[in-house]
Parts: sequence; structure tokens; C-alpha cells
Amino acid sequence: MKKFIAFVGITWFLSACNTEPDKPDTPTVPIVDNAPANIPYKVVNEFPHDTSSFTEGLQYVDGKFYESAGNYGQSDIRITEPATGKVLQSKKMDKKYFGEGITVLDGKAYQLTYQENTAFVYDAKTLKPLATFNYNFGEGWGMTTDGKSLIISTGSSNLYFVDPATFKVIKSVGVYNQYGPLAAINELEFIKGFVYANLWQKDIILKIDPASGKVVGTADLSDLRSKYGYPSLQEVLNSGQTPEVLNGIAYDSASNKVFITGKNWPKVFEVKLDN
Ligand SMILES: [Ca+2]
Repeated sequence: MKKFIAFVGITWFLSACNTEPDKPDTPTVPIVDNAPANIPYKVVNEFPHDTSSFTEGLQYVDGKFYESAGNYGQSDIRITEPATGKVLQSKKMDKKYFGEGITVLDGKAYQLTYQENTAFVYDAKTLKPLATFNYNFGEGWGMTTDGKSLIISTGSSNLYFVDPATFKVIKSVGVYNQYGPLAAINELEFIKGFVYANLWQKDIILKIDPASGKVVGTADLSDLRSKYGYPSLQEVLNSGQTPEVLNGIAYDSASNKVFITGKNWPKVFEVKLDN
């Protein structure tokens, strides 16, 4: 960022030195990145959610939720009925794996693991295991898809675009706002050309331009807890209470509905953001 400011300063100085009368006196340099837009939110519906699920990923596919539950010994991939929260199908992971981000693409469900550098691929209808991949670009945190690549977060500020056929990284993009890089990017959802992301241990959702990594919008959901009688995030972080952090964003593109939940949350909320 310092280099950028220096560049702006030098360009402004050169521009200010321009005394030729026939040239318009307009700035020719980009304005330094400003703050992301505030995205208001509104709860429009609420549905039950399994409080035993330490939610690490959520996606809406053909009328069902696909969810990844974390923690060693309690991890699984599950398909649930949105209206009731009923688990329709599930596949438990071996106790050595901690389930993390999940996404469904072309009939296959992909699931990351936290520190095991292993991704699992399942048949999305039957949850039959199809393949495993090993990866080494970081821990497994969140995952979504733009319909072509898997998009993965690792707890860093980067989004990794990964080939679903090989699990090789195609490119990475650093997420930043007006203050610089933002670490701990967590659960993801691709909505209308943007990546929406939970930020670990924050009650906010970021809207990210996937081409540049720039945060273009922020939704602050911190009052959702008090509205529903949940302990504040600070109380949860201090004492280990539940519901834990926001960590699930799903999108139904057919009906333009956004759903959010969190680790051990009793509800999935349908919310209106800027969708
Ligand atoms: Ca998601």
C-alpha cells in the first residue's frame, strides 16, 4: 500500500507541475480505495437447525441443504430438509478428520478437512465416496464454487481457485479492504458474481469482488444474537458457550434466497442482504 500511495503522490506532483493551458486540470490517478458499502440485512424467515452440528459449510442445491459438520469424532457431510432441518442423509467421517468447507458442483460434493490436507469427493445424490485429493496450499476452511472452479479459503486472506478435476491451484486472490489484507476468511458462498464470506469470530459477512479480492460490501449481523436471545459473540468467545460463530452461507439462485447459520446455531435464517 505504501508503494501505491507513493505512486499516487508522485503522479499528483507531476500532474500539479503541468502548466500547459490546453490540458484539462482533472485528476488522472485513481482515488485511494474507500470503505466497503454497508449492506443492510433483514431476517425474512427462520428454520430449525441441528444444534449438534458444528457448521463448517452450507450450500443450497435443488431444494436441499448440503452441510459439513466439524470437530474430531463428530464430523460428517449431511443433506438436510430446509423447512424442518431434518437430516435426510449423512456420512460420518473417520475420527481423524475434522470436516470443513463444502460445495457441490456438477453432481459431486466436495468437502475439505481442517488440518488433514485431504479433500473428499462424494456423489452428491448418494454421498458415496468417489475420490480423495491431497492439497498443500493451507488449512481447509471455507469452500464455494463459481460453477467452474472450487473457491477455497484457508484462514489466511487468500481465496484459492482450484481445478475440481485435479485439486491444483489455478490462481489465488488476496482479500483486502481499505485497511489492507483481511485474514481469517471463512465460510464462502458465490452469489451473483461475488464471493460472500464469513469472517472468523466476527458477526459480519463480507462481499468480495473475486477478480480483485476487494471487499465491496459488509453486512453487520451483530444484533442478530440479541434479537434471538443468543449470548453475545464476546460472551461466547470468553466462555465457550454456544451458539458459536456465524459460519454458514447458502444461496438459492432460483428463488434468490440467502440463508445463514452458524456453529451449533438452533436456526437457519433466510435473510435479505443485497440479493
Ligand atoms: Ca456456502
